[in-house]
Amino acid sequence: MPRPQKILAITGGVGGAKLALGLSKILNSEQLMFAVNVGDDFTHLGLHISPDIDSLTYALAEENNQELGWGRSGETWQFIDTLGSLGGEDWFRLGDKDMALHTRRSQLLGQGTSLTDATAELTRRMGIEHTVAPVSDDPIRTVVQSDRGELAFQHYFVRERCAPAVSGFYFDGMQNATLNPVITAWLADCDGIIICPSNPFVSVAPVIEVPGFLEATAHIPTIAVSPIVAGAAIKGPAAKMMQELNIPATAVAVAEHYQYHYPGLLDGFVIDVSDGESLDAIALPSVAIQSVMKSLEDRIALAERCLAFFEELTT
Ligand code: FO1
Repeated sequence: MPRPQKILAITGGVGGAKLALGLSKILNSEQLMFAVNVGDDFTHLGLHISPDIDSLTYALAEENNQELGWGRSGETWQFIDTLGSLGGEDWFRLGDKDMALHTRRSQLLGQGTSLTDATAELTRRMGIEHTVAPVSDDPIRTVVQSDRGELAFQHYFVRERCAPAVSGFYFDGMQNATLNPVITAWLADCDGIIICPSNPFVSVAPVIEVPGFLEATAHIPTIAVSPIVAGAAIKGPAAKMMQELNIPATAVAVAEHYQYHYPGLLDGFVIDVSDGESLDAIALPSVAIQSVMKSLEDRIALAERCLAFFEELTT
């Protein structure tokens, strides 16, 4: 199979955004677009927060906060600390610079601008050339089913620090959501899809389960990068979730999850070198490469290797 010329990269939060940055250094805005999860979005303090769009935006602008692992670099916390001192909700740590982004996005949405157009405006202002496309402009909200009942995603993730044991997930609004027309148009001549190393349950699922997505991408070669390396998630609760769902927390199980729930979706699977002995256990063309991204060079190298992997696929 030839190296693809036009890629759609599916990303969730911080882990996926690392590979996204690497891809953005190799492919220009006519060769690469991002389809981003909006299941983590919520309205908080009257503002529309889009955590995964924010994580990708800050990563692409190279303004992501490396110490925290989320949010914007060079952040200050006057607003949220003052709010807390006044008895307001401060469990969701909104930095001062970050607040400006949410305020501006919320203002644009309030004026009738779509999330797609608001994101285009904000990313352009931050010097990002690539299109960051919410998978849908319609509300899709991830609900976590847990031993503490049903929780909105940020309540599970941030407020409860992923402590509840999960038993399942659903995506409120999914059935009525329309795939972003910007993505539909891109897919018309897109010849490669990369699922970045994001959580398969709460980052990738709410993208690929948008009605029409799997049908529109069925003919497009698709590879996924495992977010599980050596039995642990690089970032976030994916491994913990797998254990609670009685799935082994392994890269092999991630591949099997995709194959079982979305038959025909994947044409290839990327695991880390440290899981190399598992290659034979994966019933897909697979490759074991250095996928833990610490530096910018690591991000670019993984992006290059993913693109080269398409050339090794025969289907
Ligand atoms: N993650 C945290 O762990 N704690 C926070 O207080 C927090 C605040 C926050 C504010 C804005 C934003 O866009 C993201 C924020 N995140 C925070 C990260 C985010 O909620 C998660 O990383 C994603 O939802 C998971 O993909």
